[in-house]
Amino acid sequence: MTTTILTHADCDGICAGAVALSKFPDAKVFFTKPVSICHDLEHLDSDRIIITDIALTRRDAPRIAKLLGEKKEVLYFDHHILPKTIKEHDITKNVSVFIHEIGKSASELIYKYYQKTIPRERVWIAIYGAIGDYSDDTPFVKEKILNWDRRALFFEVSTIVLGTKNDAFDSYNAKRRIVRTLAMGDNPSDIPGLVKSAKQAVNREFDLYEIIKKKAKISGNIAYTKDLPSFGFRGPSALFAATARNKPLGLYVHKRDRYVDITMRSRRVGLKLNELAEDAAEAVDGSGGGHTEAAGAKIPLGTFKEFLEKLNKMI
Ligand SMILES: [Mn+2]
Repeated sequence: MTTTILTHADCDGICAGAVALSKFPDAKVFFTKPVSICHDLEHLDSDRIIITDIALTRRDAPRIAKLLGEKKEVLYFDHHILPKTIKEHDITKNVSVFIHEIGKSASELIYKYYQKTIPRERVWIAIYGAIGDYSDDTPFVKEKILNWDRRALFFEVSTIVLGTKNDAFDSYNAKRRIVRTLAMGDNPSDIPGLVKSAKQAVNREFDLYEIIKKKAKISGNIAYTKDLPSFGFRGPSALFAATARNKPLGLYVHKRDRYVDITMRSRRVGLKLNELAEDAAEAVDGSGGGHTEAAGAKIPLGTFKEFLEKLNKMI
């Protein structure tokens, strides 16, 4: 029986994939994303398909729900808001397992599902994924973290999050190696070069803050920076803009060929960034979404000023 794991390539996705691989050690691991999962499913033939940490886009969700029904066995673990173009039933009727909860990391969800059948220490992976997705403030993670030295766990999760920001560990192959290492019960810091890569990334983050301190602009309650060369640090760039200018909301704005890519981070707990991103982007014919703490938007060229005005009105 063949098993395929489809997961996201960020820390939560890597960890959720590793939990799945602990359970099914012979599985193949593939990385995908919301915009490509439809295509991937069309071409995937496997007896068992496990999908973790992949959001569904409004456009593709109906087609994906239908595709899932054409597969032999699908288990789906996710924590992104379902798009309005489908109902939960459209998915649940076509899969054998659909674990879907907002506010908890995909790693926590899949770990809880398999915890009785994998080694107890694999809970570390769930904790790494949760911290990596800013979702460690859940009853489950708060309780489990008490069993271990949380400083060591933070060191390991930082090794994943920061280490994969460098080219050497940014490829799907390198990330697959991390998934395998975790699934076997070893730690991220056991992977040769990953800790060093994380250290390089951390240096760049501090350099980045110095740059943003000089460059961040202000519009009402929003601070933002535009088109920095270090495009891989979109989240910290957005957050540091807010920090440097002491504003609740920070944006990182990157102009592409046909649209403007916006990353949003907040210093104020309580702002729902995914709703802000979606509403402000749609007001200018763009699209947006994500999580309450970390969101993003794509808007048409030339609409940034209007987008800022809409956002400022909402917060
Ligand atoms: Mn996630």
